Order: sequence, then structure tokens, then C-alpha cells
Amino acid sequence: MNDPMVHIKDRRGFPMVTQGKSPHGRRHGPIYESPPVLARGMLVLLFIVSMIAHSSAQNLINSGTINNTGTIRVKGEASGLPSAIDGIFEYFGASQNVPAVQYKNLVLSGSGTKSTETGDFGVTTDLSIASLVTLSIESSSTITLGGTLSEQGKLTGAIKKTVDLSGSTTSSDFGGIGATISWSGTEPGSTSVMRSSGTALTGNGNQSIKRYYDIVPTTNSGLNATLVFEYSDDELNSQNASTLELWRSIDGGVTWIRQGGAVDTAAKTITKDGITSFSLWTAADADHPLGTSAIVVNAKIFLQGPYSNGSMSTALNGGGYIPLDQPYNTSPWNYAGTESVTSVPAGVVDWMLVDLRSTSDGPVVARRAGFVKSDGLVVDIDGSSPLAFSDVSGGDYYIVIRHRNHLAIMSANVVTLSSSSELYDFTTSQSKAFGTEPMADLGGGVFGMWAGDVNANGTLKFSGSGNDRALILTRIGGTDITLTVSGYYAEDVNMNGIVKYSGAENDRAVILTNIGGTDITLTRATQVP
Ligand SMILES: [Ca+2]
Ligand SMILES: [Ca+2]
Repeated sequence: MNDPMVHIKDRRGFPMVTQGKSPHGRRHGPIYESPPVLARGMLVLLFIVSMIAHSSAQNLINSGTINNTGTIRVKGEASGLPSAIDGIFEYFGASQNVPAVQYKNLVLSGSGTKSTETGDFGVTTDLSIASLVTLSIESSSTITLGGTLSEQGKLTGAIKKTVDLSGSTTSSDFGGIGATISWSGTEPGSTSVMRSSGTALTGNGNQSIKRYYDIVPTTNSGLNATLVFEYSDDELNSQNASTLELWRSIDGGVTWIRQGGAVDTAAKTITKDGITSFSLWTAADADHPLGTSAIVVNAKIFLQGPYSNGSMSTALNGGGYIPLDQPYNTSPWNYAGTESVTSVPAGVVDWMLVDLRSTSDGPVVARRAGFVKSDGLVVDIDGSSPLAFSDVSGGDYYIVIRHRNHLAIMSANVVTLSSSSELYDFTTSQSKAFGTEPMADLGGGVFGMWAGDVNANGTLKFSGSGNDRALILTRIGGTDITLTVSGYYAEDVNMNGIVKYSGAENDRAVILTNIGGTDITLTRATQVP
């Protein structure tokens, strides 16, 4: 200890805290510098060696700076490290504390648990965890990784890497931290993936496995991405790997939406494709679902018929015409649902029928009848709650909205549905609904479902066989165009409770207007595939 000043140069493979002569009688590692070197601003290390022998703990205590172009190996504790260290820094002892600084290359070898200390912790290039080692990242810290992770041992805590998923970078494994994302179509752009291991998340009274990913792309809608979610057996939290399913939360882990995915228990991966947006993702087995199976559709639509100046008329309700049982049990819907009320709630315009689809032209996954209210909200039979689907898993669905004498509409894209679905407002833009000119322009930037499909065949037709107009005349008797009939009729296109063929507020004219206004041979079809 006669000269504590040490200038570290490239020394690979030796315990760098060796001071003076090694047990073999040769001088290794640190090179001693004289005070004039210090005066020239050279880098300084102060070593205090607790033990000399290779088999004993050795500490690194620094009070200056470190210029490392090789490898620094510490068997005991390191302290006083500068905020950033070049070269390779290796902790090769048994259980050790790892100060939170910016390492260039961090190697964790030896054995036991390497516990990081509080603070900003980064690895500019590569992080290596040897097979007998557990890296325990302090709970308030996240390791920011620049390069790759070599994980022969275990990692607990949070590690994060950011990759620009754009241009030719159509896939990344994010430095091997355990999530691989590939994409086509819309570029996610710069995307950060934070993996957390060793902690379970909770939902629906159940726990997840002890791993989750928080994935944040720059563009986070309209994606077509595939996620390969890796896990390790020691994170299973006593769950059955073969029935693992992915779950995602868009509210920070409060509610969870089932995503499914394909488990490969040999590869220890769960793969899910067709992902349109990212968020917080974890996994749980079939016996520990993180969400209930009830989801809701929270949608706003307008019907052109009863619409005027921002809201819809409740004339049918006022006239007592709305049936207490859902009316879609006839052709063409043939919906056998038992939705029924003892009285129609206030503010209700009419019954609606809502379908969920997994693909734009695929089969109906689930169907329910509910009400639409004067403000456009589609609600359950209580008259206020979003329309619930009790037997459907949360996830991404196309929403199809049907009405007995208006052309059906469908959401332009899938909508993420959960027990707390966000509002999907069809009324604000044509682009909210699927297809070309799917809705009527109601003025003032408001759009609604086309009125006039009296025979509910999906097409507005004014003349010729199977047209919608003639049915109105038939309903009022078939000859005298001045007669009217009151009640709950599909021929009451404007839904004021009166079937009327001619004169003010008649139900015929809007059909002609909707097919173009002049050529009676034109038609208009629903845009729902
Ligand atoms: Ca029709
Ligand atoms: Ca009418």
C-alpha cells in the first residue's frame, strides 16, 4: 500500500484489484503512476485491497476517475464509480452489489445474486448474466440496454430497450430481452419495450405469471404486428404453461383484456399476431383469467330518420309504440335474444341490434339487442349502461350496428373491447364506419345511419321490384296516398310514429333523397360486408 495511485490500462483476465505482487510473485493488472502523471491530468484510481489472494473478496474503492479500455473485474464490492465506465466491467464474485452507473459492457459472472443499487442504471452495449447468477434490479430502477442481453442466469426487475421499428427494420428481438415484435403495413416507429421479471400483476382476483412487458410504440394504432412473448419456467407462478394466454391492459393494469395467443412450451413463448396496438402485456393460465368475460360496447350512433339538430326524436317512445321485447326476432335478423323490459326507459329512441365480428367479413361472434337514446348512445336494457356481452372475451372486434329500417354500419377497424370499453363515436366522421359513404351526412359534421330500408334487405330502393317505397303506400291502405297509420312500423322511416306517404314529413321522400334525389332507378347499399 505504499502507492495507492493506479492507472488502469488494458489488462484482461486478471483480478484488477490486485495490488502489488500477485501470489505468483509477478506484478499484474494495475500500473502504478507517479505524481507527475497525475499532474498531467491522467486518470486516477484509488484502490484499497482488502485481500490479496484470488480466492478472497476484493473491493474496488475509487475516489478519482476510471479510464478502462480493457476489463475491470471486481470480486467484492465496488464503490465511488464514476457515472460512466468504458470497457468491460465484470463482477465475478459471489453475491455482490452493483452500483447504478452507465456501464459499457457489464459482465455478471461467478455466482449468487448481483443486486443493483438505486439510481440510473444503463448498459451501453451488452449485458451478460452467467448461468449461476441472478441479476436483481432494484425495484425503482430500470436498466436501459443499448446492445444485447445474454441471459444464461436469471434477471429480476426491469430492463428496457428501444428500437426504431421502421423502414427495413420489420422485426426486432429488442436485444434479446424476451419480446420480439415484427410488423407490416403501418410503421410502429421508435418502440420501447420494458420487461419486468419476478413480479406478478393482478386482475379479476388472479395473478399473472411473474413477467410482463410494457410496450410503447410511437405510432400505436392501426398496426399489423406480431408479438412473441418469452417467459421462463421459474416465472410461471405455479401456473400451467400449456394453457397460458396473453392479456393486455390499456389502463395500466386495472382491467385486462384477453388476447389469447399460441403457446409453445418447448420454446417458452406465446405468439400473437394481428396486433393493432400495444400497451401492458402479461400472461396467465386458463385457471387464472385476469379479466371477467363480460365486455361492453360503448358506441354512439345517429339514425337519420329521427335525427334533427344534434339529437334524435323519442316520438316512438312518447307514443308508447316501442315494444317491450326486442323486435329483431324476425327475418332477416332472426335473433332469438330475450332482451325485454317492463317499461321502455326514458330517452330511448328505439331498439338496436349490435353484432361483434373478429374479422370484417367473418361470422358474428356475439349479438345483442339494446336501445339507442336520443343523444346517440347505444345502451343496455337498463337505459344507461353500455351494451354488455356476458359471454365474450375482451379483445379486438368489429362492431356492427343494425336498425330495423336503416342501413347497417360497421366500425372502420377493430375496436378494443373490455369491461370498460372507450366510447366509439360513429357520428363524427364518415371514416369511423367501414366502406364508402357508409353514413348519411346529417350536416354540421355529423353522420348517421341511412334511413329508408323498409324491407330490411340492406339496400335502399325507390322503384322496381322489392323497393322500399311501395311498402309505405301498402301500409296506409295501398291507394289513397293521403291516409296515415300510427304505430311501430318499419314503414315509418322518420320514426315519428306515423306512416305517411305524401305531404309534410312523409316517409317516402327521404328514400329518394338518399339514393341521389333524382334518378329513381338508383339504389344505395349498406357497406357492411
Ligand atoms: Ca330495402
Ligand atoms: Ca313517419
